[in-house]
Amino acid sequence: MSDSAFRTMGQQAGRRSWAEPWKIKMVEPIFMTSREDREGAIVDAGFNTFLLRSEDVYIDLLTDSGTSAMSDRQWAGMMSGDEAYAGSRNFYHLEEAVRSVYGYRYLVPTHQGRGAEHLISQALISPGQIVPGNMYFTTTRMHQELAGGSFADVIVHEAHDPSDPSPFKGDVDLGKLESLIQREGAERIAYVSLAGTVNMAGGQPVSMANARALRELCDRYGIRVYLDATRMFENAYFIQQRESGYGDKSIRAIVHEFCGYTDGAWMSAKKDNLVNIGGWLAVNDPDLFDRLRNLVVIYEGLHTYGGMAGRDMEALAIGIGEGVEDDHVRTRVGQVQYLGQLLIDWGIPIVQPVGGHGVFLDARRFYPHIPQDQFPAQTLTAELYLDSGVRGMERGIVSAGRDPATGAHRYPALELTRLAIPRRVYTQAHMDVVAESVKAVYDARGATRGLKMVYEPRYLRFFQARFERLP
Ligand code: PLI
Repeated sequence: MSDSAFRTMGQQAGRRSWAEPWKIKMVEPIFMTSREDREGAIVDAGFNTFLLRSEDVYIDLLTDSGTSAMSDRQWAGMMSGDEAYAGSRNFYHLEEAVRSVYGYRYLVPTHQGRGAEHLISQALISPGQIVPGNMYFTTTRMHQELAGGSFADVIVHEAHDPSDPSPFKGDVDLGKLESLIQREGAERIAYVSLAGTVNMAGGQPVSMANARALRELCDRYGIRVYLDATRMFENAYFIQQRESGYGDKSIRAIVHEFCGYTDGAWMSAKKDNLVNIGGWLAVNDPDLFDRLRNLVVIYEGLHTYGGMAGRDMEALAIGIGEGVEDDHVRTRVGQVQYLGQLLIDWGIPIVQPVGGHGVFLDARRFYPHIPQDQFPAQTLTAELYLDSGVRGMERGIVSAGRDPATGAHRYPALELTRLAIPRRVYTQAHMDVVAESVKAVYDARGATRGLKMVYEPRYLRFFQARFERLP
């Protein structure tokens, strides 16, 4: 634990801390490398942390996706996989878990979140239609565009300001949405794409009041609302903590009510559902279900496995139950808040309030001297890796990609380096090491130079683009 955390503890006599509701049964060694090794590795990787080998990484905060530690119950469930091509019993367990926790009627399994995004985009978007949503997500928007749609951002303006302290920066700006509907006509709106929490805004939540009002607005115009439920458990935690009337409700009850304001959801089960691979799509409309169930057999697999093995579906069904437990979500988000608070205490610029799945460093305020087209967040992500072997991810201009109509860079307001925290994997001591490295990089910020892009793939460039240091 850091000196400052010790001091804080000393000052708060009588304080009661939270602790994770599990103990560790198996460990995986990780290794610190030398600065010289990391210099070689990051140059070989074109200054893109997606292109590093994980063996060259010390603490891996690239993503919270598929990186969770599974429980002994989940591993035991893996052994009861029913690997039948059709009608596996594990599918029915999964169907029951989704129905009981999220409340949707019909389930289509997929191999991961983007498989579900592909299906729902193909089923619901006609060329020329608009998909409004509370900030874009990379793969979600890509599938909406590939289906012929265009994304329209209707998130509240506070979401674009990393210092704005509003508690629900994921909310939809209902005025903005209604103007869009009136300007374009309700028939041009494919559906509203609602995410809880909002990844690209820094893991910011949507309030229950906003979800309820969104439902009412969309009902007036006959527009459907589909939810990206990837981090909905974390969203529910913020509702419990921050929204009046929800303090004594369970995460499970909050998730159920929230999902009740939507017509269905797609899910990357690799996050909140605590598995290393998997996804699903769940809807209430039987006709849409029929179409999705037909599409899934083309792209993913039969409608009772959708790209997952029976054992994966069993681990997922169990993971849904564990992931929605209050104790789990409280300590999961608590660990993120712990890291965020250390950085705030040290005056380091991050997105505030601290979000649900990671801490987002504000690269603009690290490097005011690096223009956005010299990739400040990509630079910061590389510098952090060089300092300590901590791997984060760029969430700025590189992730935003190019406008398909003009081919020009999109210039997002947020230029961030994300430190996403895997669930049930790292300890508080790891968080201290990360915070100290961020501080070292911040202290050295004046001498840091930007990057130039030397290779750019056509789709989702952040995964594979390559960079070189500017002289
Ligand atoms: O990575 P997938 O295909 O299982 O899921 C795609 C996806 C959909 N929605 C949201 C909000 C995501 O965050 C998401 C994937 N996110 C990744 C990989 C991440 O590192 O945040």
